[in-house]
Amino acid sequence: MTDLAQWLAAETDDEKLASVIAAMAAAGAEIAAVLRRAPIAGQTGLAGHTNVQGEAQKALDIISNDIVLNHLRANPAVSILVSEELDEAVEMSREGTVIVATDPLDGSSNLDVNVTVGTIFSILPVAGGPLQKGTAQLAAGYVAYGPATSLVLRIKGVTSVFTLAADGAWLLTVAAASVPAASGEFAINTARERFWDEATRGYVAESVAGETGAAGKRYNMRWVGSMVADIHRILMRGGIFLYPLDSETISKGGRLRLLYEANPMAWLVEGAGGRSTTGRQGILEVEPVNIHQRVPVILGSADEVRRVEAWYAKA
Ligand code: FDP
Repeated sequence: MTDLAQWLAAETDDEKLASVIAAMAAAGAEIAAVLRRAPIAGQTGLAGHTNVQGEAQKALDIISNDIVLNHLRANPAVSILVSEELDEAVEMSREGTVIVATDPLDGSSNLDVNVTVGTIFSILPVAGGPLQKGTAQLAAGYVAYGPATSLVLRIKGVTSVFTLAADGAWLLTVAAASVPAASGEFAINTARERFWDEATRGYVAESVAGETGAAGKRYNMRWVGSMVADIHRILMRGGIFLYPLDSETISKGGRLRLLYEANPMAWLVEGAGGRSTTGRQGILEVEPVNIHQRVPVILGSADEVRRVEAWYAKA
């Protein structure tokens, strides 16, 4: 089976970029080991608590952030790190050629219930600074900590999936992920319906109406509430994920973060033939103005995303 080092050698001549991707994969393997034993180590609680041994607890998202930071600090190719856990961008190496933006542990509100969570990352060229459009990404990926630990990666070509083997190797298990254009599954937090805009209401109502409505086919709903888990399902079998702008999130620009959630996920979904939008423009075309900026996120099967875009065009 192809391993990560072989895949990287075939996908890019940029050895520094390859080394940063390998560092994120190593951080992911270490976080996976921490998560596996977290309930035994009494580490699922909130920061500021003490565990049964009377030791100060750190929240797993702080621990995950420290693991990523340590792996990237050891790599002189990293110039700047942007993390959801850190207010400011961190200067790393002066000789660095890339910027890494990461959510070290996305979906952490699901940790207590043993649901899939993940580490998301985006890699940008150093020249443009952290505030570059998603189209400038050199690579992006995530690690999904589920029944298997998966690493999903894309440089410029297709989106590939690796699985962490017992000996610590990342083995290529899906060479080219493919998001089917048509799908009958949508993912949205319907408890927010009263805040939705016209376009979101229209799309969801049409889907819920199934074969009796304008969509003319039956839909099913899936919402894990952990972005990595929801996007991984879509990458493996299609569907659409929506965290749209609504009347409650409008003042913040949305719920999910552009640099380390929306952009890398859009990069991966598009690399698998899917589509992404804020509703009004392609996610990868959004000009960032702030490292922790939020955006509306709609991505997945191309036909479904186009249906949402059609609702926005008439709303
Ligand atoms: P979390 O706050 O647990 O880190 O990134 C934010 C996120 O999770 C996503 O993983 C998830 O899709 C979303 O929030 C869920 O939001 P709601 O609780 O508003 O449904």
